[in-house]
Amino acid sequence: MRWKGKALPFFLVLQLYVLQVSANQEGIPQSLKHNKEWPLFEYGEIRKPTPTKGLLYPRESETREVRSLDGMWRLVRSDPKDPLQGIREKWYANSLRMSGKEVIPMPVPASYNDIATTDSLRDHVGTVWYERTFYVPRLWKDGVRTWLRFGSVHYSAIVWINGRNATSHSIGHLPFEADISALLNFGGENLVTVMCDNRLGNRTIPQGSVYQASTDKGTVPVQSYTFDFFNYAGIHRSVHLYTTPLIHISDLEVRTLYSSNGMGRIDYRLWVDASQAAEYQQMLVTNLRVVLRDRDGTEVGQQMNRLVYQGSLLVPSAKPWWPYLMNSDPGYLYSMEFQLVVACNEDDSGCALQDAYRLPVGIRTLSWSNQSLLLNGVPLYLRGFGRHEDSDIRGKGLDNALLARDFNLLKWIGANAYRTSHYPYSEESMQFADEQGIMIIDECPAVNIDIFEPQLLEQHMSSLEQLIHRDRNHPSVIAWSVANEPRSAKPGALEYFETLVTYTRSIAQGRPLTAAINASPSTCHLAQFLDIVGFNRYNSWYQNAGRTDMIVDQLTEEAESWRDKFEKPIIQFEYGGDTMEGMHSLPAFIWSEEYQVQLFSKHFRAFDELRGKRWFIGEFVWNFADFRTAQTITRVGGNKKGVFTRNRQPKEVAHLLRQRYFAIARELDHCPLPEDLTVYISRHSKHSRHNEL
Ligand code: GCB
Repeated sequence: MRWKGKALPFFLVLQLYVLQVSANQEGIPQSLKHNKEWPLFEYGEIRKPTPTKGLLYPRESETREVRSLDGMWRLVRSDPKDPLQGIREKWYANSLRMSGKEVIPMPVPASYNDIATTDSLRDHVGTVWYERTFYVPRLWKDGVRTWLRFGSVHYSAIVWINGRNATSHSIGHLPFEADISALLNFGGENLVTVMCDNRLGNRTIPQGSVYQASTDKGTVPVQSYTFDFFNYAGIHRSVHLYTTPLIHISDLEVRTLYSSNGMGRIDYRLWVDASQAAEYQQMLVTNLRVVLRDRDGTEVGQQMNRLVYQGSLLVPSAKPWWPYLMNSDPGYLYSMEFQLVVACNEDDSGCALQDAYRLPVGIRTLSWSNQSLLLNGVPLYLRGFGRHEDSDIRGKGLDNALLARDFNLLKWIGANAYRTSHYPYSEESMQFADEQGIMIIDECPAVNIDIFEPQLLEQHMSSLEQLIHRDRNHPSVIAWSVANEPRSAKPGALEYFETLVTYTRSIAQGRPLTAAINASPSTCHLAQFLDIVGFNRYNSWYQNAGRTDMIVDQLTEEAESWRDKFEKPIIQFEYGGDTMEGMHSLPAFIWSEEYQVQLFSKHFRAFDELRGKRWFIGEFVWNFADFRTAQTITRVGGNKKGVFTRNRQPKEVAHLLRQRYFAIARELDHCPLPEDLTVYISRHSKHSRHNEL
């Protein structure tokens, strides 16, 4: 949800009040509190989200400058019992040093939780404040607009520039921005202040609740949530300052098709913002020149449009975008240059370049049926992971070193896809996935949602709208996931999801809809509305722990019943078992590396039976790497279901999984095998565990 300038203070206070009330009372109106049943709502009057505008990823060009505001900021923690103190006392009006609170250096991007040495900051509930100063050149005063853009702040944020409100946003993991030209000191120092609130209530996505706990030092607010990852908070992604000309490209949309005769087609649409330009400038004829360049920079297509901001470009002998291991040249991207050209005279003479923006574009066709998901006409078999943005010290903070390492591991292991469980991942990671040919199931932050009601639905729709708007131009995105493990067997889920999915389909930008479900085929109210049914099941872990002889039949039967009931393509989105690195046991015992190997191997057998049926289109391990969770007695330092440790080193099972993923790639797409996939054992023995190899 976005608010504009002046109305903010009132809405801000209201928002904080609502959050506090919902946190304290779990959002349940008093009159209903003692009812056993949560009422069933009708969603006919539901307010659809206002479509997001702008937010193009900041890219430099001959008409745009981009500056990073990443680095060391200062942070102040509010008293958890008084999260609004900073608003009342206007901490944003001066440096936070004047707040009387301890000021600590805080890196951006990073979660703030694991940076200091105290549990009070790690487990903080409520608001924290960030600030830093920056300079803006005098040259930016006239003829350009200056924008401040946050890649994400979790969960909600309010931003001030030089003590004046600039913008606000809620729902973590999604970008937001504001034109701050009117608030800046050009040619001088500026102060940016951000209040970040990590509280989750019954109407936030995801949900949580804040309750008052009695401690030895009195009552304190404590955040609880049912989802299984640590509620890291802070300025998680990069902060950019960037400029645009007064008449500029504010938004872009592309859709592509690739046909078997080698013809590529790019349909594009562009939005122009001239609202801050003088009237006479607005009346100038604005032309659009589109230039397509291949990876070597050679021009392969061009078009000139007069006053029309949409069109189609045909690309004969196009190089299509292919996923990793499906082709020897995966992740092929063109660069599409959009140039706004203002003709200074009526006869179009004296043209001047007004704005230029370059978008990487992958040309591919995505389609699906009730049996398969196809890319460029070829049915996909997805093999990959559920993941988390998580690492020690940084928490959920963007880290390019980690990003590069993770993609190297994905490629080393032969994966071709992952799900952004359980929230949108960084824009930088989406760009990387495009370049490397890794397919993405793009999930919104609705994890474990429960207590279905209209205001939650509005937030949920907004999270999907913002996600789809952000990621629609990425060739790597092959589906939208509308939720992970919602309580979809509850009666209230039916109308809720019907409304949610109908809305999402109307904005889905040529992608199928899916979800990761843990209800059963007979009880789930969500699966019927989806295009692809995904289920999470922990055979021989949460059920029948220790019994790896109870996987193959149960799993194949379950997949078949999802198929029989819904007649859609089926994916297993999660399976696995916690494994302590370095713990060994012969025979295998739960939590040992041997047990993880055995559990996976039994799943592989079931998957191979299912693969023969064609409608089974993917297997996703839970999880790529170990990750931090809240403190509970079932987690040793976090969730240990990773194939890699939290430090991104392989557990024993990684080698087994690597053999399987490459074996499938070879079988389906004849990819060459890496030389180090097998090791020499003896002249007479097979070098691998897989017959295919
Ligand atoms: C699930 C959840 C995931 C958990 C996982 C587990 O079903 O989707 O968030 O981490 O189980 O390990 O319990």
